[in-house]
Amino acid sequence: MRNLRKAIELILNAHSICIACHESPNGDAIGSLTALGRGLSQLSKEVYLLSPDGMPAHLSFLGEGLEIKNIPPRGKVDLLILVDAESPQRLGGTEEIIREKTLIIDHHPPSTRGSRGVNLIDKKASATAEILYKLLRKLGVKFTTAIIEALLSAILSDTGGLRFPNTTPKTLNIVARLMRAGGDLEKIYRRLYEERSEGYLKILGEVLLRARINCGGKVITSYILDEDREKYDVEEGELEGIVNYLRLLRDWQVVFLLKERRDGIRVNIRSRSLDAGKFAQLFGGGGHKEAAGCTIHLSLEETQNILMEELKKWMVC
Ligand SMILES: [Mn+2]
Repeated sequence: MRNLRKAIELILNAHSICIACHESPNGDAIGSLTALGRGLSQLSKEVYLLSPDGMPAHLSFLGEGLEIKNIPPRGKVDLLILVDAESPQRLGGTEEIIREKTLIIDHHPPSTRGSRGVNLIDKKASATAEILYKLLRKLGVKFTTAIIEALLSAILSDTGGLRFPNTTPKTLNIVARLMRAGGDLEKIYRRLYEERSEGYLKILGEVLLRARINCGGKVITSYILDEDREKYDVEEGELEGIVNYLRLLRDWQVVFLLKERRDGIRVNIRSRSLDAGKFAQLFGGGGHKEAAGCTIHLSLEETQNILMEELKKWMVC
């Protein structure tokens, strides 16, 4: 992997390190944040963990015994490490971190070039945690149960439980090694997918009932209203990943889940054919070929229309 040695050098030469993940964190973001945080603490680094949107309830088990802040550190740090985020712009307004150097560890194609510092990016990695597995080993970190569970959670969330096309033999190899080191895969799967709140179950029901099926089953669109979260007492963070339940039909090509928020409509995109990341970039977002997202500052109805209009330029409907 390019820059691995440079990344290690940066870490070893730094004393105070702020590790940050992106806003609306998913399992890979929180798993990577906590695994790296725990690992670097072993190396006697002064570690500050930042998750701009806090810890989603269903992932809070990963933060046990750690202090995770949602505001940037006050003073200057030697090094800022971004995990699962390709640019500081994804830090949701907390990007003003005074630092000497920056290290970006990610598996998203970089949307902005020329950021100061080192980029440790592997687009073939299913999750940022795959990159961290290698990095932590090179750093000589001891793989404690907490670190193993964090890495497994991260990989399972980004691969939909090792089902999505980003799951490679390398992914399974890392998972196998983590299991051999004591990781309980079934337990992690249960934590992530089978210990959700009642409200989550109900919102999932709403999402499925509201699904609009277009283009003869190729395009599926649904939405979550701002008021749903209050009605069912579910926090925003828990709804990450619900989009994947819409990929149920045999012929689906593209799935959109629209989430109404105060500042606009957050769109989760999943695709089997077109490049979802490039599609999302048109609306100021980004992501991978198969999974991406963007925020559109229009009404729910207008957002639905604009997405369908654009989509018709990309595929035959
Ligand atoms: Mn990821």
